[in-house]
Amino acid sequence: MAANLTPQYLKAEQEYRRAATKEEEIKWLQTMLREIPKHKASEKMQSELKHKISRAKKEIEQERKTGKSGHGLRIPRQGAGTAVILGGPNAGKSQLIKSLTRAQLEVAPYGFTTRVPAPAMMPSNDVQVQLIDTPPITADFIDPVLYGIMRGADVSLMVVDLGCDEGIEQCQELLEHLEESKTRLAKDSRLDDQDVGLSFTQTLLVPNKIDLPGAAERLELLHELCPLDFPEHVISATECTGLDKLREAIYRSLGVIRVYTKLPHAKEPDRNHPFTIPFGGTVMDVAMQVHKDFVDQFKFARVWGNEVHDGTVVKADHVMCDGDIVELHV
Ligand SMILES: Nc1nc2c(ncn2[C@@H]2O[C@H](COP(=O)(O)OP(=O)(O)OP(=O)(O)O)[C@@H](O)[C@H]2O)c(=O)[nH]1
Ligand SMILES: [Mg+2]
Repeated sequence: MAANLTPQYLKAEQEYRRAATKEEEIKWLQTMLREIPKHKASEKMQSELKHKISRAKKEIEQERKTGKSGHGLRIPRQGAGTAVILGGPNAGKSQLIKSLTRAQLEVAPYGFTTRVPAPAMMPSNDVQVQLIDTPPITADFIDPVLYGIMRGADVSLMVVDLGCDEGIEQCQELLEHLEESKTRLAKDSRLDDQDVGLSFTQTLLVPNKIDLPGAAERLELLHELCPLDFPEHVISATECTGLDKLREAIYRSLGVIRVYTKLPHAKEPDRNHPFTIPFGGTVMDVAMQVHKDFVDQFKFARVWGNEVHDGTVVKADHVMCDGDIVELHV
């Protein structure tokens, strides 16, 4: 791997992993190529990046000619982060989203009910998290739009059906299917060091229907036959067992913190609408979200929080903590 990758390169790499269109892929690959340190050790990566840019361009050209888009449906990111719900037919994916949100999704006692991915918003820790319901993945078929959705998600939930004997096999088939692609599930989200296109999305294992007879035995069997290092949350989507913990785990997996903003002359901050920024984010990350003009016009900020005295004056690079209040001065 090339040494000394710049923060700009790493940011571009993260955005590339999330790209939902070919045009976005090209934009971030070009940034990576621009930012990669140019020396012997990175030559292979540079040539891979060039190859990927030219392939993506060819694919766009091809799509224009045929009128067919490889990515198809695009679901814009919304809220503090995105979780995609995956699993075999009838595993309870739509039921889970129904129980975590107020979305009206079709649930039925047979497979292949969900035909197209659909978003819904889940409230958690004063913010909204986007959940995406998906059609089932089987040994024979995966809707190609799911690759882009998985790469764009902050976390995926792999729902396993403990209500029938086929559930474990379906889980294995799903993993095997993804092993053949460049979009994989893992304990943490990352891009592969060697293969620039190979993307891993952090995953929570969600064995469902623990309320049904035989489910506890199937859970043991799942651990034996399909040992995975993903954090596990056993639930019943219909009985709502384990859902509070799962909701919290989804929120935690997003790696964000909440910051409340206060107007300079107001006594209290706006407690209802926190901004979310990545863990380790700064005052400037908040300012950028409040208004793009704040970036140029920023003078200083005052922060009330856990690690500073109330009203401390800070600069743009001050690192925020979860729950801090910030007053921006422009
Ligand atoms: N007993 C029990 N039944 C459940 C649970 N979760 C879902 N179900 C039932 O399982 C069936 C399938 O649920 P869905 O949510 O439609 O499953 P799905 O994974 O979305 O299925 P597809 O859209 O076909 O991929 C329905 O009859 C649900 O009521 C659960 O925790 N316990
Ligand atoms: Mg469904």
